[in-house]
Amino acid sequence: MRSKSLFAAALGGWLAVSVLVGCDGGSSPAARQYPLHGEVVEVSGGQLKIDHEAIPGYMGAMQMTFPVSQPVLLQGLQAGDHVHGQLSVTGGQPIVTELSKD
Ligand SMILES: [Cu+2]
Repeated sequence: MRSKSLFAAALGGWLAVSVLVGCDGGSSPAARQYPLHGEVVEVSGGQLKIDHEAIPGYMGAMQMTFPVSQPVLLQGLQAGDHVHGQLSVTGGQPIVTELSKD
């Protein structure tokens, strides 16, 4: 009966791995959260162009444009403002969900 329990253990391990992989590549992946720091380059069209610092685990420092979850986040911001906030990435699509001046 030793081989039978070994098989059960192997099957259990395989199931556990399948579930983990499934979580990572499903059709509705969980949003990943990253801290965002940088300097506003431009605010236009409801989007934020920012010269951001490196985002560990996501991307290096660069200048780029992000959409924001609510237009109110951009209120009162102008080029040159130093800001920090939160970036939520779902299925490779980033969106700024929190933003305030430093
Ligand atoms: Cu970037």
